[in-house]
Amino acid sequence: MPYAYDDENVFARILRGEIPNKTVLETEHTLAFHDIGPQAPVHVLVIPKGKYVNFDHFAAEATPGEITDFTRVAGEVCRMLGVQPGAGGAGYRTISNAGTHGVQEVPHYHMHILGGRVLGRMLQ
Ligand code: IU
Repeated sequence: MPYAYDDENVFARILRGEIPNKTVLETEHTLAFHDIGPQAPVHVLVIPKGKYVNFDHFAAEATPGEITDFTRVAGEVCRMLGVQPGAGGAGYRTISNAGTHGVQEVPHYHMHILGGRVLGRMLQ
């Protein structure tokens, strides 16, 4: 099984309501919440509610509805938190770590949205 999902990972527990989170936006298929260890003034994690381990799992197996919803939530979060460039905000960075080389800590697909300061040139 290339995409074995661990039901006890921390984001699965957040989605089940077993661990609290600071929600920014929630929709049918997607949850966005503030990272518990923010690396920038704005640091939000966007996660699908479906059981996807990482980006390529999500890209391969999520429904078009899930993918659209996820993308729209990520864009809306940028607008809600005022980081979208060209409309009052000064920009942001999205990151999705995967696997060992990507140094992925939590094995439930998530997109980081970082903003609120100059992030430097490193992808980190
Ligand atoms: P990574 O891409 O898997 O390395 O990032 C995991 C993120 O999840 C990291 O930024 C943590 O601060 C964050 N996080 C969290 O928001 N809440 C938690 O309970 C745990 C990790 I554990």
